[in-house]
Amino acid sequence: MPTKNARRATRLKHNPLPATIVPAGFDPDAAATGDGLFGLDTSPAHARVVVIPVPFDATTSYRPGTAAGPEHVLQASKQVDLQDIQFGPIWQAGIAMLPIPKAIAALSKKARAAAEPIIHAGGAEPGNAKHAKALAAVNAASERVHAFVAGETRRILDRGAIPALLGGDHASPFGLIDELSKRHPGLGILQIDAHADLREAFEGFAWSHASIFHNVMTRLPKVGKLVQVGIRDVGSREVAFAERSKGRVHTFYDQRLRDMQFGGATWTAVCKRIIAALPKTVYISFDIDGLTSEHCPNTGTPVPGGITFPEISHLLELLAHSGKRVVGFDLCEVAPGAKGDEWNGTVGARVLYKLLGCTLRSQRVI
Ligand SMILES: [Mn+2]
Repeated sequence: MPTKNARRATRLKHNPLPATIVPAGFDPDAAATGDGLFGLDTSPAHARVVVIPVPFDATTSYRPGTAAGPEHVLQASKQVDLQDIQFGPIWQAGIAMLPIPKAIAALSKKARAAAEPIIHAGGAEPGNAKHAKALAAVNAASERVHAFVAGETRRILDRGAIPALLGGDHASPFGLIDELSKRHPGLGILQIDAHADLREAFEGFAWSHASIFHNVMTRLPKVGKLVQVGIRDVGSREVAFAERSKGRVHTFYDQRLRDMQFGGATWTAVCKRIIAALPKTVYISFDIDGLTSEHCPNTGTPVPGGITFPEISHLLELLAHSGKRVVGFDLCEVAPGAKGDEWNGTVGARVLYKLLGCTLRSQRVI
């Protein structure tokens, strides 16, 4: 019987990408010195997982700030210890983030300025020509973001690497889900979120963060199933949309998960029910506000209730060992607090590391 480490080494050797991208003399226990994600120096051209940063949040209705998410998480990630209790030396698989695209950040500012009067008016007024013009500009900006994300995703997939995304608001990953669903027909999405995000446009914005999964489920026919976890803020039309879907949308409401526990079910049993609802190939869409709000005090729209860090880590570890294959993920809506406050980024960076561990373990890379 080969030892666990020998089996891992064999897996790494037979993967088409370079086995480990460990610079000579690199000490994972030392303070971070590299400029990259988690203080690593891996280049995106050689990484096994490539994170696409999307500094865009034109339509965040309650309070903006998630456009700064990629930079905030990048800085906080340098404090993450690289040996993970659940997933081991995740970093050895080769992880890198693309440079934060300045053009998308500038586009976000411009689109946000156009969106502002509509958000303040509580939505676009029918027949208001100024609003109509602004809506068209914001929608066009969102479509540019989708095209950018889809293009980067194709480049990563064509190289045989695994794509991930760091938002930005929750509309950011549409282009990534689009590309992955084309390559994996029947793809299942595990959505961790306080909100269902099933609104048919929100405030008039076709590509609102609150509409991401309405857009995914109506525009991407190759997506097989959406499994929502932690949902605790919904509109009646969103509930009706899920109910009409004939099981294509399966919502585990936060309250119902707790009710199962109050009735005596263990969190492990609850997680197994969630995982059983997913198809074989899985994409994870992680809105940080799915966690309890002390984990993300500065996110766009915090809601009481939610999932804790150890609970989500347990779900991800069970998923990684369930026989299902995670082929990509996003982490969205992380927003920095006041200057010098690193807490939101600290949580975001650790969630990101767990998502990487879950994905890589599910593919038997680590
Ligand atoms: Mn969301």
